[in-house]
Amino acid sequence: MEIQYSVCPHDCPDTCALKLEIVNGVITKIDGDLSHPVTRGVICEKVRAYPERIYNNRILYPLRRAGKKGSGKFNRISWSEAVDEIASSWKKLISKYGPESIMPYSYGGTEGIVNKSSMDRRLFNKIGTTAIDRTICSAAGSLGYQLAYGASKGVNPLDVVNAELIIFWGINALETNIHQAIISDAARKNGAKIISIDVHKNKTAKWSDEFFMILPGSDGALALGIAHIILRDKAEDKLFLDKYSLGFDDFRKKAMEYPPEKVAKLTGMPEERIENLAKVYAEAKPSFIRIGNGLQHHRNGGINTWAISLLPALTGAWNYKGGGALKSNSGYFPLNEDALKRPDLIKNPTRTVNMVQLGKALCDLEPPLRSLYVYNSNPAVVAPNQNLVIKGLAREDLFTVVHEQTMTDTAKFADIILPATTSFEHADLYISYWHTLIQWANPVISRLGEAKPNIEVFKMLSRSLGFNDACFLDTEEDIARQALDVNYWKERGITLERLKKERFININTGNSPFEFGRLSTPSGKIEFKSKKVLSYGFSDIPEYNPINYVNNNILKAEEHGPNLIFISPPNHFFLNSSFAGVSSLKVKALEPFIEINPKDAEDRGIKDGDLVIVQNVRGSLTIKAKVLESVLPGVVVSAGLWWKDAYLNGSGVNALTPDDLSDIGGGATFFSAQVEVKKI
Ligand SMILES: Nc1nc2c(c(=O)[nH]1)N[C@H]1C(S)=C(S)[C@@H](COP(=O)(O)OP(=O)(O)OC[C@H]3O[C@@H](n4cnc5c(=O)[nH]c(N)nc54)[C@H](O)[C@@H]3O)O[C@H]1N2
Ligand SMILES: Nc1nc2c(c(=O)[nH]1)N[C@H]1C(S)=C(S)[C@@H](COP(=O)(O)OP(=O)(O)OC[C@H]3O[C@@H](n4cnc5c(=O)[nH]c(N)nc54)[C@H](O)[C@@H]3O)O[C@H]1N2
Ligand code: SF4
Ligand SMILES: [Mo]
Repeated sequence: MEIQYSVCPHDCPDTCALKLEIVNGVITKIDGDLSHPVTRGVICEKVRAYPERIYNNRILYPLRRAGKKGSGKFNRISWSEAVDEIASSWKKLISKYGPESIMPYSYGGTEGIVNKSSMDRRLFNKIGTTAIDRTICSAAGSLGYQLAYGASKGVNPLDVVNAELIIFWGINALETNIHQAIISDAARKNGAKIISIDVHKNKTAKWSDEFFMILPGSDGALALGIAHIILRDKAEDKLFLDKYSLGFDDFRKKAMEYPPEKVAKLTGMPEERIENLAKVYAEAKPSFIRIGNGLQHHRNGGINTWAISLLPALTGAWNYKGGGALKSNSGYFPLNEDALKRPDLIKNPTRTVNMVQLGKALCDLEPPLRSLYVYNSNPAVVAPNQNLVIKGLAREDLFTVVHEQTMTDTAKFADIILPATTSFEHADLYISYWHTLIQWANPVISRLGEAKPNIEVFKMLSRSLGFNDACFLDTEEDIARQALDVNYWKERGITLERLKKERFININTGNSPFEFGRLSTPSGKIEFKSKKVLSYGFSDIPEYNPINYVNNNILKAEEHGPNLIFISPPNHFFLNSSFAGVSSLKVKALEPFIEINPKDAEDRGIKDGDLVIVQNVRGSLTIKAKVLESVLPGVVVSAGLWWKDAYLNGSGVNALTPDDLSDIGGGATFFSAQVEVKKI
């Protein structure tokens, strides 16, 4: 048996370092790397099951469609046939309709820089395809946080062990950011209190010391209500605010409009609990808020995140090690994006499609899209408004290429499928958007079948299309070196050579998470007031904008009284839709279900275990109901992005979700869905 090391490639904050047992070239066991200061030997259940994902149900050869779109019937072809067919079809489309008739679609299949965003961007820039705005995950919240602080930089999560109060706000960390939970448990042993604020009593809520159940999308009101109490009680840190912030006086006036009795009505939280939460928050030193993705997947998610992000500035929590907030720490990894993506290769400005609106783009865009190239993503399952996405993917006149590891719902709609390597079969450079370690991983096993990494396929396609710019010859290592060609890394002495030897290096981020006098906001200060927001049509001070449910969100409101808000977060056993094809994990995850409050169930004659139809104008879902106090009346939750065939009517949760964009940032609004639930 041989021991090798790698990095988890998945779109997960923890970016774990992995220790692998390999027997005769086959990975037999995957564990956490004990020597990595964040992973410390612990990984999730999903990745422990990885050997099953590597060796079962892999796509091993290029395939050409042999049946109706979506039927899943394919014949094996050679790589040269596949590449020739793609290149010749694209050449024809380009000469007849122009390069914008082609569009790439990708997201977080791998977080490795090389295979996520380098050679692909170069190729599509060079062709001049329709561009895609990658907003599906965190665009609204990231912009909300950046309005305050200028960049995605926050507390170093390892420092949270010093915190006295830890608030998990709209994040199910026990399942989605397990090492933040582990660090918080260590803080709890030192006396820290853990609070969770969520729309349903998930695992994190149960593990917390105190849980606040909030109405979906009302977090901005709660943040302003907390600010109101802190300011009313003169518990703010005046020195910190005077020195480091802008627009505070205007914010104070705004916060005065949110007294506890009003906020109680808006959030569904009792007044005295809001008072108590504000008091505990103002007193704790250091206090830490982990801002999750859940609360920002709403129509008002960006500005709500801005309001929450300002709370630690109000109390001066940033003065203490481990105090402050963390939404994303990707700002600690500045890469040479121009060298990676080569925007200079774009000859003429192109149109851009927001990835959240893939269905609309495939069905309605003029002039139409005629070819789609999907990699690192499974849009048939993860994109909102699923039925429209499927309608688009089913177009017989759309030439679709899917580069995948496994036969996903999206791959079934391809004209050509290309087999992709897993991260254990290729090299890559990994940054994290949560901890502060940069890592390099070499391939540790041979490639399965004829699978190839993304970078290699894009190089083959560029050759076939006749592009001879030198950048299309770069190797993984060339690209990693180019990525690190920034003073930031040079000053820290962090090079690819060192990474290859040491595997991971902790970036020195200094004592304070960032320098408050010199933030990258327009004023250089923490901004309670931001002109940037005006361009989106909102006030330049954070205010609470209730979710405006678009009319067509609702189906037959009169039939069952008030409609229910439908929340569909990811689950414990899958990583978005990845792993939803792994048998042992599917068995553990049991089956999809919705949680419904006893009151709503009774109103509809629904008993625990009944089959129900959840529906709105976009689609419907046939699913089992669990009647539980874990959700407020008016809210239903179904966790997990299962593949379509796991649902009784073959439609997943995204058949119900809207493809409208968030208030700011053009983000997804998955959780601002309204539905009606009926017993079958
Ligand atoms: N096991 C596992 N881990 C994952 C993933 C996975 O699929 N599975 N996905 C990864 C990815 S890509 C991401 S982006 C992260 C996402 O992980 P998180 O940041 O935890 O975000 P979500 O799970 O989408 O939502 C978190 C919680 O927000 C709640 N919520 C919904 N609406 C609201 C609201 O209006 N207010 C409040 N306060 N809460 C609300 C949801 O009920 C949910 O419990 O996890 C990553 N880690
Ligand atoms: N209803 C609802 N929908 C959601 C969410 C939600 O909470 N609720 N969460 C949203 C969020 S936060 C996100 S980030 C998105 C995630 O959406 P996606 O980024 O599409 O995530 P996955 O479902 O993990 O699909 C990634 C695919 O990439 C493939 N892949 C992995 N590595 C490679 C590689 O090296 N090369 C190639 N070619 N393919 C590879 C995997 O096999 C997998 O099928 O989903 C969003 N959708
Ligand atoms: S999915 Fe997340 S928790 Fe699991 S091994 Fe990967 S990085 Fe770690
Ligand atoms: Mo995400």
